[in-house]
Amino acid sequence: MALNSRTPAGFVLCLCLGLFCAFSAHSVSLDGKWSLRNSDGSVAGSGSVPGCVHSALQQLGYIQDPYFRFNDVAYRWIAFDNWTYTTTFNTSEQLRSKQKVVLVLDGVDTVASVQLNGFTLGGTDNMFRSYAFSVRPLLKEAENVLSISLASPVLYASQRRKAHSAYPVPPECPPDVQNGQCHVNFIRKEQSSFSWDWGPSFPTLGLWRGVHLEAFDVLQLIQVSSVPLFDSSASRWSVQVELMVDAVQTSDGLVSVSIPELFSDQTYQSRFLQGRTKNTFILHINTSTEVDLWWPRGHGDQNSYRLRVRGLRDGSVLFSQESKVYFRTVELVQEPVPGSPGLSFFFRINSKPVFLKGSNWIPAHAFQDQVTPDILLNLLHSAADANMNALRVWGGGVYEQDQFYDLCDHMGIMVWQDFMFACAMYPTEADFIQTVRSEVIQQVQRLKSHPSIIIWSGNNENEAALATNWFDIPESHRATYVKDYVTLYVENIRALVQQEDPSRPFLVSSPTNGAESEREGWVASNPYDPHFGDTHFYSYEDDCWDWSTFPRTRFASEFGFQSWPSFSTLKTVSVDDDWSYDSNFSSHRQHHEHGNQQMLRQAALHFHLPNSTDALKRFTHTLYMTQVMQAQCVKAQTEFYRRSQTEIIDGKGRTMGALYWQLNDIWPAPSWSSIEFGGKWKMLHYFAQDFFAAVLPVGFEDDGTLLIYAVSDLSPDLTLRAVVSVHSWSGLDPVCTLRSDLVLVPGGSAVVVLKQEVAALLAGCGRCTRLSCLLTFHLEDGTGVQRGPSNYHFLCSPKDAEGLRKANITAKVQEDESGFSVTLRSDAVAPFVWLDVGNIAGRFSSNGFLMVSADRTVGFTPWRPTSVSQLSTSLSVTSLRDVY
Ligand code: BMA
Repeated sequence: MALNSRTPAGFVLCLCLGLFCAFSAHSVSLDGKWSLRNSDGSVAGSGSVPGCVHSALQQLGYIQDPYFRFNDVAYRWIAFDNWTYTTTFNTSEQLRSKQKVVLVLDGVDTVASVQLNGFTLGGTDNMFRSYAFSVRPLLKEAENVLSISLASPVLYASQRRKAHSAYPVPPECPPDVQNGQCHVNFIRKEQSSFSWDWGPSFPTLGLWRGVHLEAFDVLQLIQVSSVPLFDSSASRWSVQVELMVDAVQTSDGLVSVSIPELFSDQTYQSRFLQGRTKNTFILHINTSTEVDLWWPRGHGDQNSYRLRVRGLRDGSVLFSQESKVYFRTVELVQEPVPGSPGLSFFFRINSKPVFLKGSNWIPAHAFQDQVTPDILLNLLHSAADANMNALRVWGGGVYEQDQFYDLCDHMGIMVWQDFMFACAMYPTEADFIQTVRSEVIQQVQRLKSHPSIIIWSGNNENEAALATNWFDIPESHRATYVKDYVTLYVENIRALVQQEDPSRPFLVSSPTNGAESEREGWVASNPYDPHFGDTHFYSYEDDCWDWSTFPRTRFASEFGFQSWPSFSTLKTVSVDDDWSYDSNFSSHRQHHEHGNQQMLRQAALHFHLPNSTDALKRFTHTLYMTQVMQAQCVKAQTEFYRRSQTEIIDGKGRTMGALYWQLNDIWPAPSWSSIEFGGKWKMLHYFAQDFFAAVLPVGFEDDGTLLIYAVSDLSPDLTLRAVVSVHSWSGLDPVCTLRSDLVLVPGGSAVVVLKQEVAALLAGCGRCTRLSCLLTFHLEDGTGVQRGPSNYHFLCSPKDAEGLRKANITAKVQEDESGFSVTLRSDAVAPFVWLDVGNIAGRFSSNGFLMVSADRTVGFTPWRPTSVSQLSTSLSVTSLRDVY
């Protein structure tokens, strides 16, 4: 294979600017095509590194698209076999002449033995850490053979379970409906790779990150991390800079650290101890210079500075590297709340309380090697375009790649970063703890320079699983599990994180009562208590339009409803036989027990279900209906959380975060996501654009009284009024319009701007009744300028609406400077107007909207070249009355 010299980001490049440079490091990538074979050699060919066995087998033609129909089950055998990746390479004289040569494996998935030229270098057992082996004496000039033999993750997990005979570590297996594998909690790999309630079981194997040789004399700089710290008593910034260095022998040198734009520069005498060590320096920032802060999007710019580090010895440059440093502070405020038992729970960024708006992130593909920069960029752009300012990287997936966090830094998207433990108990054997410790140290060191990460969190739902006894652990055994819980997350993970990163808060779990959980011995009696910490809330049977069923929590970090992806997305993985709601395929894709029925039951509370006699239409209309239901449900709940940010009612409130479950999909299947696999926005994502808008009108009824709140995330105070229009379901023009007084809406608050009994409102509006009319409303300022999106409130379920008839909507596609536009004309009120252009990638400026006037124009931004005629041919327009 060819050898590529590489200079990856974050890697030392010896700059010999006018100085004699004697210590150049030499980096050789071993990425590319390796040979791959299963245990008996019956399956063999080449596989890419980085990559995984499934991707390689598909490329080789051994398997078809693993996402197609029932292939997740058909290809189970792959994860039960052992696989060996082998490469052969030559080395240059220059490389072999270095004092030290290290083989670095950036990511091995997961359990492997590593052999070079017949010698076993060691083993791996954790996908989330890198491995380094010193290999210089083993290297030859030609024909070096590097083999990495991967053990079946499924069999390994099961062996580890058997070896842990003293007591079970539940859950033993996922629910049958997931078609998954057992004991994933015994192996340090992506927990959802053995199946999840939204994802397939593809227990991957492979070299999922790069492989390279690093050769150097004296020493090598491996990683630079920086965390700015603010001393509020002295009003002074400093930057804690850490250099991870590998030194051939203990040696002395000078390290200079500078931020030229802040006129801050310091040089330190340093001793680099032999081997891999961390060297810490504190750079004090010149107090006379104003520092431009990094802000979450919507609150300011994402300013950064260049940080320069150089290592010098005897006039020679040992290393030199530049990276970015961002200044911001973050506090998780848990303090008494006047008028409310419990403690607050909100984030203060740069001393400003910030409401977190966003969603939860899951792995973007079952095969991580297929997550391209374009996919990440598209998903994060979609999050930002929907006015999100935060994402939670959920603990059952992976610590994302560097680019994910770079983009979040750049876009001002705050990240709630879980450690990768989810919905399970975990073992605490010495070797398990040891590998987790390495994982935590490496990940925190890799990620802590990112300002976007505002919190570390130990696990997903494991406190709740223990507290509310998901796994039926007998009371007499509970103490063992609580002890294991505290050992893993508190004594190890929390202790390490606090030692490695003083710049941001750590929470042990999510949901948790935070400080209260700690007081109760880290497992609270009710981690869902709305008076403390964050909550996860799911209720599929309650009417999701009834806001009184939602917890008035301090912080909603998970809530949501399922829907199906669009037909064009499903078509990529199915055939005609599959296209009905009760097909084997539709059941097989649904990994959440009773999920398909729950969606219809929830939809039927307010809508007529699709009843076309044409089976295909009934199916596509049902897909549409599940998206309408999901969008409405998550809208109702998010609006409730946003309007609860200021008030305390019945001792509860001051909600400061709404992160719905879930942003993205891992494959084309029904799930809680707002974006389909492939990037297409579901109706929910279009709704999120509005319900996460910086200024938002929220309308709801409380015991027959209509209330309209103005919610504002903007810093300046606003003076706003509500403008409410009453429309008849049967006609296009408003029946009457009502304006409230102007009300002061302080920056970062939610206040009532209108309160009126519905009966009185209707009485003043001609012949309107609850069944014949609906309300639309918006906010405007004193000069009559609309602030924020328009919104609506239904006075009855649309299934009971009197006079709602089938709308005839015509659409005309045109091209203009900014892309394409679609001009719609409707002859009737039309709820949930949905434009779909099939598999033409791109998005509309808005979609799923209510048409109460005859005309509307929406933009379409394609993600790949298209034309007016392609769009016109593919365009379909559906609204509510079309489905029954
Ligand atoms: C929460 C999440 C996920 C799950 C989701 C939907 O429990 O943490 O584990 O996918 O709910 O059930």
